[in-house]
Amino acid sequence: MREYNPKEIEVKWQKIWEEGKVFEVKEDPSKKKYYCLEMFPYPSGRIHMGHVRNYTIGDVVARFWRMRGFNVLHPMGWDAFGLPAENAAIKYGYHPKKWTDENIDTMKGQLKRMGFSYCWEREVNTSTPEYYKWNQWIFIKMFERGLAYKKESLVNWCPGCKTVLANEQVISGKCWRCDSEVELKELEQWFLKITYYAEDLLKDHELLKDWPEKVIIMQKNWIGRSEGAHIDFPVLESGENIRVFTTRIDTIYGATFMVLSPQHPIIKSLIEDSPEKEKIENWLEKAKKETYLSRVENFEKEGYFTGKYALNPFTKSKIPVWVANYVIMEYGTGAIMGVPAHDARDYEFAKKYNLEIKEVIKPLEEISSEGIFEGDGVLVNSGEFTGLTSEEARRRMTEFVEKNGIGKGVALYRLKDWGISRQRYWGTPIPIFHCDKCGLVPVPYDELPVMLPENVEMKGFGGNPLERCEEFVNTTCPKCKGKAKRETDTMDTFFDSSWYFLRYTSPYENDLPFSPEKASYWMSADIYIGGVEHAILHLIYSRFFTKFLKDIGLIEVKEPFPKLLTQGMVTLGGSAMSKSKGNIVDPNDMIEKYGADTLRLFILFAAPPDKDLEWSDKGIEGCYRFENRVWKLIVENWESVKDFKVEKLEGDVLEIVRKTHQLIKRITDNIERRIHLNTAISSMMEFTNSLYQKKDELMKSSSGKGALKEAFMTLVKLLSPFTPHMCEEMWEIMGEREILSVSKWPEWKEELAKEEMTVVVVQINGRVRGKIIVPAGSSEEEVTEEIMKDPKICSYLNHKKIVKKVWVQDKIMSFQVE
Ligand code: ANZ
Ligand code: ZN
Repeated sequence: MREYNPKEIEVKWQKIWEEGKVFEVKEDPSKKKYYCLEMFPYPSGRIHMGHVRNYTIGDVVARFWRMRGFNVLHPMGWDAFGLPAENAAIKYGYHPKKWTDENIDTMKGQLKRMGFSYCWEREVNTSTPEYYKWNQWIFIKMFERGLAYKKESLVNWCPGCKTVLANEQVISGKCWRCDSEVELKELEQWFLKITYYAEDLLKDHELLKDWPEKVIIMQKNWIGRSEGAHIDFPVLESGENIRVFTTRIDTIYGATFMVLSPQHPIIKSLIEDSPEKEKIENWLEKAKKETYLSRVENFEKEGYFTGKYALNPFTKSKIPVWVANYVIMEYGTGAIMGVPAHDARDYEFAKKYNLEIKEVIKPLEEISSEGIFEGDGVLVNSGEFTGLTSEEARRRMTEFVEKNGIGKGVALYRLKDWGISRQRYWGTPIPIFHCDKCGLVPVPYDELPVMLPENVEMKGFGGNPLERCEEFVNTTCPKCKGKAKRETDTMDTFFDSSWYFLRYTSPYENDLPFSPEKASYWMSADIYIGGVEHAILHLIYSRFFTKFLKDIGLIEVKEPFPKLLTQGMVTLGGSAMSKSKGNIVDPNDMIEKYGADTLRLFILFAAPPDKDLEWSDKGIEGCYRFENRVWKLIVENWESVKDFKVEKLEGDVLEIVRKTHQLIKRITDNIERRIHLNTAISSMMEFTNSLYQKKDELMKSSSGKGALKEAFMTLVKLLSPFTPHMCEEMWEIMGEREILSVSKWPEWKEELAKEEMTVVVVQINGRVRGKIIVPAGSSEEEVTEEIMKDPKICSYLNHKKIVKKVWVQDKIMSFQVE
């Protein structure tokens, strides 16, 4: 018998697939489509286990739907602009393009060695002019609609990386990448007006039925809708009003002071004749910077009395107006009413400066908590509103201010416009001219792309590399033909990844970013698989772009990815594999040792896709042994069974035929509906065991041999999305001529797949605590899942630690708990 030799087999089939263009696709309206999308990688140089996991899960899904007869789009590409290439250039004098292209070469080779079924003809590389031209095109479309604009703003500046950092890239005041202390800088920056879509981004979460709940929650918090009210407080002896934003108008009778942000424009006039004017002004200079940081860090509250009073429009009493560092200008109106009895921040401030504290909300039930009460309750000391619940009071008080023209109910979002300016070389040039006469002028469409110049000196200090490239900067204005300068900022690379999935639908399109007809055929993606670290930025930005592109008529769908699967991490020793921790297993070494099929199988078997996966040498060994068992069983016995058919359905024959049909049904369901790939594999392992057990008996009759033949052919097909090379080889040994990867997925007969039910006895610490009925042949995991749904049995397991579990197939599940 031929041994299982993955090295030889894998190279052979990869070549056949590639030469036969087996995974390339065309739009075909007569066929149903399936768009299987995975987050494309940054070309860092090597594939790591996280990639292997992400892409193996995707590959099983793609292969499955292909065999189900769907027209499957399964593309891959490169998120190829970005900082590391530029840092390599600075450090080693290597051109970013060269560095990037070489990395792509290496990684593409690695992906091919994994046997992933990509349509490589549609490969997309965001650092090519063919791609970034369309970034520029989309930018100009946004600019024309006022959705891309420039404004002066304070930015997080990393002196180490010499670049602007997003708030999320600042980790306790330090740069996420190089650990330098982050500084604040005033810079003119380009922004995309994502806030224009805030409402839609929130509302359309309801279309994302197949997203993990936690991702929706993270996005909701990020967008941060707050319902509340604007209220005007008149400043005494001035005729001016200060408008506040509050979510708790019900506490207004307890508003004993007001607080302005240090940047608030009214301060200047308020302190005009204050004896402390100079002192306050000095402090304001310092505080302006601090308030920015206060969002990240908890710090000492500090403030000054402006010397002026305002009128609380409900109590009609005179309340002092303060300025303090805990109110930020970028949120709401930059001014608040201070309610120290019911807001912890105001309380801390009031204590420090001896301001009046007045209780106006009582909890509904007596609660014995320390400190102030911040929740909803019943109003006290609140004039005609006394006795109302907070909720009712908010409604009535909002009505009151609206009727009297002193305020209005409003909703606010925490979401900010997206700053896309980067002072870096390796990114898409922003297609704008600065002309002294005409101002900001977009580059005419027929002059796109604005090419990134090749010869630019990269020094790693002194700001923006493109600024130093005079041929690039100095040019003429397309409007007035006078002298103009080009914008030298490049785009945040999140811009590139916000629409790459659309470019895959027509990567050679020349007139538009993508062909609307082709996008209409493929979109939306049927599944999107990737890391949960992209739950917020990338996924919100892609949703934003999709909405924009729909508004300008290029696509029809509102949401790009209605189904999202976020895979868990790959860990070793309990923590995520990482270079700095030195706990890495290199996929290459594993392919060398066991072959790609074994690596794929292990990574799918070791944990459900959405859970973390602990690497185990024993585990991958076990997968390799399983493959050898399947190989041996089939290759050794094929000749003796291949000419037989099932004639009589009884005894062991019936049992194996039933198991075969049940297996098809179960695996189909596991992949199609739930993506439970690990349980799919364990079912195939159990099935293989049954075949070994019954083999000698079945070999005695021709029906038995027929049953084995059917079982072998089915197993090879069902296993093929997981270990495609080995299965193709067995398929060929079985004398089949067609390529297995594009053959038809097996079907089950319902009457044969009917499950026999069995009663499993559940013991806890040796005593019978219940019985559950499950389909015969259920796995330990499935039975455990059922047990956990039984409230009576669970009552014995709650708050206990399971120290041991014994499973007797189809009969007993026994727990030992402490
Ligand atoms: C009075 C009040 C009483 C408040 C109370 C809270 C509790 P969210 O929910 O996050 O939207 N606030 C408003 N603008 C602010 C700013 N620019 N800087 C700092 N704080 C600001 O928060 C809204 C609440 O945060 C508002 O409601 C306001 O304080 C404060 F018992 O008004 B509240
Ligand atoms: Zn001009």
